[in-house]
Amino acid sequence: MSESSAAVAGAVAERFEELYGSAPDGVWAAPGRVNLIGEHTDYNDGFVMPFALPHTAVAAVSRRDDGVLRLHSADIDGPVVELTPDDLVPASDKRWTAYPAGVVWALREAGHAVTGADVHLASTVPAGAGLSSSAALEVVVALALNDLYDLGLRGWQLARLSQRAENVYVGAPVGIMDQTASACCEAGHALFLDTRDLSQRQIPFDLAAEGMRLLVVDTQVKHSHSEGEYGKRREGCEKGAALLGVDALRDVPYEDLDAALERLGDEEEVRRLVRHVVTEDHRVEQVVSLLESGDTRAIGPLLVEGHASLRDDFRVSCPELDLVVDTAVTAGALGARMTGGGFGGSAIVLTEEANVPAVTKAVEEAFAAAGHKTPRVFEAVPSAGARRVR
Ligand code: GAF
Repeated sequence: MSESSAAVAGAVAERFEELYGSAPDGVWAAPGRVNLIGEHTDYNDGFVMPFALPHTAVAAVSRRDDGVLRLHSADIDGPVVELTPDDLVPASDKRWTAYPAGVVWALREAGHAVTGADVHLASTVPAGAGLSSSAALEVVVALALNDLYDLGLRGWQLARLSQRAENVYVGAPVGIMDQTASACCEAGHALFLDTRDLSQRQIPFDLAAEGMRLLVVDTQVKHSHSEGEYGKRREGCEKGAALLGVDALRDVPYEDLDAALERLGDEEEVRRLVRHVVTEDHRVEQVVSLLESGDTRAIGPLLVEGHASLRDDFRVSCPELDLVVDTAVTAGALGARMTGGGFGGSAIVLTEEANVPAVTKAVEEAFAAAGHKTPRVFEAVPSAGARRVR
């Protein structure tokens, strides 16, 4: 654990003690993520390739055996919220507390006798920036309860339960990528994940060693998955799979894409969604083989292609994300694309280390010229997944 995360863990533990009157049983951390490639493929049983950010949600937690769940967040104004695990009802809570409470609900629904807890949370994952702040909150609580109740669940199982919390309790129809990234990523690696069976491969991804950097550009355009557009894309993909007679779009081979598109006839909207998902799965496989053969710079054009597909076919980009990508590439970046669900949020930029200042300046100037809010630019180093920190 770095000195600064030790300091964060200490501060969160101290605040817990002030709030609840005794030291926590432990402190856990779970990261946000960026996705290198493989967007809107996870609810199509496809491939994704996220890596964990150094930014984490941190939870100080104590077990309670008296049927009381108390929740507090350093990031939200307000008092401790007291709930009763026996009375948790899906879709009844529209506050931040739905994420941690949803995890308690999902664990209990799966048959785990979680009777209560005191929880204090603090997160450095920017909220609404497409960097999985919600998944980090869910996973950190799931991991803490897994340890405190000795449930013996593995990372992928915690991810599944966290996804269930978000789908059913919170009511956002997200896939499995973000929770798995938060639970299972490893420092210095990107996670090649098959979302059908959750099989995983850790792919070494150390850009600094090769003289490159990956920047995150948070456009500051806020987004939310519980709003309709994400769900509409998901339904469109399911319609495509049904029309093509497959379980999921992952089952349409890239080689058969043209024939599949032809079979969809005049279903133009569905054709676009299918084309994105099938080509995106193919791009993930190409990126994996380039990284595994040490040809990291060659992934740049695939990132740009992926962005064009999300912009033109899947239509989940926005002017600010497009501006980041176009400006960064014009300024000499190796590649760039939006990351996460879209409709705002963040883009990633792959660039030579020497080019970081020029690319950053170009993006900031382009935003100023367009009258957009100043973007937040920071370097993303592949970091550790969820863990106990104290
Ligand atoms: C969001 C969702 F939460 C993920 O499951 C995934 O679908 C992503 O959008 C798009 O790739 O982050």
